[in-house]
Amino acid sequence: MPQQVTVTEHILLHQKMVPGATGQFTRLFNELVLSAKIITRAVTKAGLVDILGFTGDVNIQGEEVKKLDDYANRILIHRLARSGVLCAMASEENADIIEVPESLPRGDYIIIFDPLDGSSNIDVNVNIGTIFSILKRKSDPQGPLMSSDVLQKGSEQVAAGYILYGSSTMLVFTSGDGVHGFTLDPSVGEFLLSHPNIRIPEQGKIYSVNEGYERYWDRDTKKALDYFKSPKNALHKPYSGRYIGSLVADIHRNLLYGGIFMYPADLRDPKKPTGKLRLTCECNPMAFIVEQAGGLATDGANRILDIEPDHLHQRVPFFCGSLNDVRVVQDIFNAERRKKSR
Ligand code: FBP
Repeated sequence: MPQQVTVTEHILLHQKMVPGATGQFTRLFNELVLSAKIITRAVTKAGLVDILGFTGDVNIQGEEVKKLDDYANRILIHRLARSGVLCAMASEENADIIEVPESLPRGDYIIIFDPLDGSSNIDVNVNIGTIFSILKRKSDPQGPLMSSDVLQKGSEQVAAGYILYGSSTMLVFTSGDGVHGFTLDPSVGEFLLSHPNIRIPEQGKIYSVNEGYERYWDRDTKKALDYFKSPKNALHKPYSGRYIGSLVADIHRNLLYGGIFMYPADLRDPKKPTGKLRLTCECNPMAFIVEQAGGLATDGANRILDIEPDHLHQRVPFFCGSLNDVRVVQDIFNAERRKKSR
C-alpha cells in the first residue's frame, strides 16, 4: 500500500528543516486547505444551486463579478482572517489591501490571492482555480502596515501555489523547496501527495495563447508565435496549440507536459496596454512555481520575479513555461531591443 502523505504532514516535515519555524505557516496552510475543500463542494454542485451567473456588481478590474467568484472570495477572506498568523490580505476582487481586524489574533504573514481564476469558464464546467502568493511582513510589526509590505517583488515570496478545480481537485505549491502536487481524496477529505517534486520538461511541445488577439500584438510577439507554429523550431515540427482560457489549467498542463503559456501585451484596450494578467496575484505565484520546477517566466524584457510592483492590480505581459521555449521569446525581444539601441 503506497505511503499516503497528507499536505499537513508534508509541511510539518518541511518545517523541521526550517530553522526557527514557528508553526505559523502550517496554520495558514490549514486554513487555505479548508477553504479549498469548501470551494470544491460549491464548484462540484454549482449547476444544482443558485451559484452560477453574475452578482450584478462590477469589480476593481472593471469585470462583472461571478457569483462563484464572489463566494470563493468571501470564504477565503473569512477563513484566512481566522488563521491567527496574517496581518493583511489582498484579493483580485478587492480594490484595496484587506487588513485583519484587531479583534482577531494576527501574525506577520501576508497572502495575496485570485479567488477563482478562469472566470469565463465558471458557468460552463471547465477547469478553474484559486491562486495564492504568501509573503512575510518587512516593516516593524508594532508599527502600521506599509503598502511596501504587500507590494514586494515575486522573488520575496515565501510560498505560492494554486488549487485546480477539475476532474479532481489538486493543490500544487512551492515553499522554495521544489514543487509538490496533492490530490483531494473526497472519501477521506484529505489532500494526499500525488505529484512529488514536479519538474517541467526543459523542451516544450505545447504553446498556449489566445490567438484571437494576434492582430493587436507587436511584431516580436507575432514572431514568437511564428516560431512555435513553424517546423523551423527546436522540435522540427509545429508545437501543438492548447488554450483553455483558465491560467491555472493551462499552466498546470504545461507544467506536466512541457510548453509555454503566453498572455502578451496587446493594443485592444488603451486602458490595459500591458496585457491582462495581474502581477501580484497571478503572474508572481505562477512564476515562482514554474521556476521552482525548472522553467522560466518573463514579461519579454524582465524576469517576472524581479519586477517591483508599483500597485496592487498592476498588469504585465506574461511568458511562462519550459526553459528552452521562454528563452526563445527572450532572445526575440532582446534582439529587437539591441537593434533599437544601435
Ligand atoms: P480572471 O482571474 O478574471 O478569470 O482572469 C484571468 C483569466 O481568466 C485567466 O485565467 C486566463 O488565462 C485569461 O484570463 C483568459 O483571458 P482571455 O479570455 O482574454 O483569453
